[in-house]
Amino acid sequence: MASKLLVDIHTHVYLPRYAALLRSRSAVPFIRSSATHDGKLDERLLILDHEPSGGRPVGPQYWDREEKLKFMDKHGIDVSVVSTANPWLDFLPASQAHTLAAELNEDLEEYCSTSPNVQDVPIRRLYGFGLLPLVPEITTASLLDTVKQVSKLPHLRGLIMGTRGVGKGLDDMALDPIWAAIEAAGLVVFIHPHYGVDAKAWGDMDNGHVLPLALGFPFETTIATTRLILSGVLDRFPSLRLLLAHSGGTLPQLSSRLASCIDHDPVVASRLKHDARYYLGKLYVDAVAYGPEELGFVSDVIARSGRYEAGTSDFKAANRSLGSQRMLFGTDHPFFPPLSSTEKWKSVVENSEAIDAVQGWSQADKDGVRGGNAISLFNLAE
Ligand code: 5CU
Repeated sequence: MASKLLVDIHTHVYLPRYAALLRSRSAVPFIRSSATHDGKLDERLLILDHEPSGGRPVGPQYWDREEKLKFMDKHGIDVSVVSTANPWLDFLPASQAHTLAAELNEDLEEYCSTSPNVQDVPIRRLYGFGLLPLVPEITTASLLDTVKQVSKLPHLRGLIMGTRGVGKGLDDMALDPIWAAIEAAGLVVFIHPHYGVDAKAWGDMDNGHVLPLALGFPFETTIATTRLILSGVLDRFPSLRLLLAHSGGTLPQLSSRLASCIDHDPVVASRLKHDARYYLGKLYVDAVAYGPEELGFVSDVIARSGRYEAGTSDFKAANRSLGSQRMLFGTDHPFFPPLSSTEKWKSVVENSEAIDAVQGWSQADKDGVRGGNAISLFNLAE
């Protein structure tokens, strides 16, 4: 039964304490509150550059646990592994970030531990990714303290982080003690974008948030993860479990080109123990790609890494089934809401239908991506 559950591992929340912080601010990131002409509260979220004037409407679906459960019920989602949405604590001074991380981790533990069980299965409906105070000037001791806190909170099974580390990115050697502690604690790291790439790349035409979200977010994840691989993090911490947002951005598509560029650069080549494509098979990715062809392709690239582990150049087709075992269903809720409140969310339906339609995935592979892989990765059976 547990192997048939639908588990959403890419689903966000702004916990009430975090939403209150956003309401207290007047610069991005913030929530702008005002009264409508008929006296109702109108709240708008401003977290990205160039938000539509006034910001995007936000409401209880961003912070209220009942709304999360209702959304799950509406879409047949049994379990969600919830994470704070971007930009996390990135904009805070170190001491405030440390205190708030500890408080929000406790809040999220409470949010999850008091959630109902899945019917007839000893698994709760909500688990979480904790937060680290990854900001410039934070001490290693503070970060280690927070890793320890999260590892002791029974319903938090991982950590979400952006791409900036403590200001110098995820290839910063100063993070080595943190990777070591996370690896030892067995926590899953969810790497998620927020900043995109230089907005000048988007030109002058007003395309709303299409380019930053569709391209900037995945490019950011691609760059951050590639830098992490090139710095040897996965050689030094081979048991570290990294989960990449949006099916790994463009890294699957570019990994052979990356490998070729490394081969032509003796300094970088000598730093790494393996061909770049090997590391793709050590990652986990969400299945938030919206199309069956993309999911099939990503699973091929992940499976292909075995060839580089074995050091063969046997180009027979990659075992797509094997690759599917590192892919996990996600929705990106509460972002991308439908225009009418009765509709099912397109972002959910499309990602779900895409899993069902991947050529070459067996029913067992699809069940794995829909939930079985998450149950194993996060060790969800209580
Ligand atoms: O629509 C958006 O702005 C976002 C965002 O900020 N974060 C995210 O995870 N998805 C969509």
